[in-house]
Amino acid sequence: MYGQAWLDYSKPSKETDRMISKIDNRIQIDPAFLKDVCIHSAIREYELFSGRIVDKIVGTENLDHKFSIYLKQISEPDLGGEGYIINVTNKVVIAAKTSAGILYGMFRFIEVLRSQEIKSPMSIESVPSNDFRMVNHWDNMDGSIERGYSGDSFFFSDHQLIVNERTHTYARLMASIGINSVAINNVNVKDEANFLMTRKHLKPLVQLAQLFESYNIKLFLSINYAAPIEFGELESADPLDPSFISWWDQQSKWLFEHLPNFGGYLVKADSEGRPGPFTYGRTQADGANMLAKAVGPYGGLVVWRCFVYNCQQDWRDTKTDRAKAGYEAFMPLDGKFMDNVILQIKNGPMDFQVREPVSPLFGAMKATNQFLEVQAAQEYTGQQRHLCYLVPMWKEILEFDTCHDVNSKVKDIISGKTYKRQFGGMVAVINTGNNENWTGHDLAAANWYGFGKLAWDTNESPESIAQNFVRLTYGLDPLVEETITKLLLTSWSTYESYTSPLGIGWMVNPNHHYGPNVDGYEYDRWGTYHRSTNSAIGVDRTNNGTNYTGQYHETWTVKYSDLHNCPIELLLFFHRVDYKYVLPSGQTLIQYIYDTHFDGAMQAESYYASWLDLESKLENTVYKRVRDRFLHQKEHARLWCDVINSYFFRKTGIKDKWGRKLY
Ligand code: GCV
Repeated sequence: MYGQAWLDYSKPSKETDRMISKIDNRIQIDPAFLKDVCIHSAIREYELFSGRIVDKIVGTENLDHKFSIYLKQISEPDLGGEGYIINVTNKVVIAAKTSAGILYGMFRFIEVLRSQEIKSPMSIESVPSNDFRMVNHWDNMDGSIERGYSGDSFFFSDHQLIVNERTHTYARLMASIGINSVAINNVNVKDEANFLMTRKHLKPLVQLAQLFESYNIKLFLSINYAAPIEFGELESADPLDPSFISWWDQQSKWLFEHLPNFGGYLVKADSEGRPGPFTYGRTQADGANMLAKAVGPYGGLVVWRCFVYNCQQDWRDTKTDRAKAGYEAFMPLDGKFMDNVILQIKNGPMDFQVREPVSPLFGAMKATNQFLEVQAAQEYTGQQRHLCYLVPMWKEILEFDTCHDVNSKVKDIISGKTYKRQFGGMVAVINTGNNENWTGHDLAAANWYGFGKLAWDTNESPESIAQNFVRLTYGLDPLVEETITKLLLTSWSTYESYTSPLGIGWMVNPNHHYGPNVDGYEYDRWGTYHRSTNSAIGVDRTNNGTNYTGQYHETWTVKYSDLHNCPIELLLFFHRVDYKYVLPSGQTLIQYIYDTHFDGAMQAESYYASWLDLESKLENTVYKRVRDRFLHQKEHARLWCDVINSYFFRKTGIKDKWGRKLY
């Protein structure tokens, strides 16, 4: 079994029901759309929502019946290919240039109806901020999911690709939030996944691509850069080697000829053991461009990840700074990538910690297409057992002004606006699996929903996204809306406060990354050190230290380098600080650590209590499932608090000012 998440139409409110009954049972379709698959998905969606089979009437003459729906083609240039206008008067006109726009408009119309926000007259115009709104699945073909916290994969089982009813619901859910590109397999392409792009899996792949097409979703595949070596067909993966080039040319030709609606490749190269051009003394641009040339003739894209760093660092080496690696590898290549290459850059320079500065590549690269990659899968943010609504974090990143130009906030860089780039957008490592509720923690679906909504409209607020999510998923009861919205909106800062302090990150158990372990990564090879002694903690990343701060625009270099001016939440990311250092709040650093951890744990405790108030208002299974997660969070937050605080108490011998128990 699986649920419908925010598309559960089974219990409409009385008011929504009344509205539906007022709407004419005929939908008028502009003949221009008739051959488009998305138009049928739009109508089908309305049928699912209204519970009625509608009559389809083709024509451009307006029906003048009671409250009818008209799907109309218009050619307003400002709407682009995917934007829409909804006009409600004595009829509903959903207008767009393409059937994809109509599909998005229909989902929005249904959303407005379900939220009881419909008025007459009313006009809504919406154009996506980003052309690409993509998710990456880290699903393996054996059915497991790397960093998956919601059960196994629904795409793969037993080394086979599956397309079934659940995949259909998945496509609807994705389209309803505007996602238009999906990479279905893990970027760590190993074993059977090497063969996913071959004849062996073509049949279900075609089926999936067609299903996706009817929801305006392009299918992407993660590929192994050195696939021909894996297949035993070549011995070299040198991007300048003619045999290697021709192998990828042939492979790409075959794929594009056989797979409709194929978007292109997603590539993790020279990263965490994955092969890449570095082995042959070539650059990342050499590798990416080789593939770009192969897919170029078919309009294909290469999404090339920038998560490139040395994962074999000696912890005794204090000169090397992992945070600098991405910029060092890619910045010198700005302008050298082909136009159909898009660099996919993680939001921060490390790896999806609860708090990191924004990657210095954004804004600095002026002649390269860029995607912002965030992680909805909560690898380091509570693994969908703790509540951590990440939309406020993503919003903060989008609003970060890189200062490299006028209008050079991250949102404008990645949309392509600032530097007039052809391709750009946002990508989330997605948090879904085959659990009944899709995301393990029911409320983690807010990150899935929220990612799509924010990628569509980077100006929408995390508050309004949260409210809409709650209304659509849990109905319109004011207490439910108020309680869950508040839980969502405070959850990121709560999680941050009882886990790792002030941007330091990584105080987790190695490998699985769950639960506190302050020194878990301290003497390991991953380049993620806090270097805590009994007097100080943190890494000096100013020009007295690793000089990571030098990778930013001067405005930020100056700010981050100044201990007294550095944003407090990033203090320990940029500086090595004495525990007795007095923060602007008047607290010493050590007292700040104690206070935030105690407060955070209390906050988590209060989440459990707030949830209990909703017992009578929610469906019982959901209520209990979430209640159990909050119970775990409350206990686990206490563990985090005690482990972190005791660690620093033992290290420093400094007591808590308020006399709370330290171990
Ligand atoms: C898919 C982190 C994760 C890995 C992941 C990697 C990546 O290191 O722990 O599981 O691999 O990021 O983004 O490629």
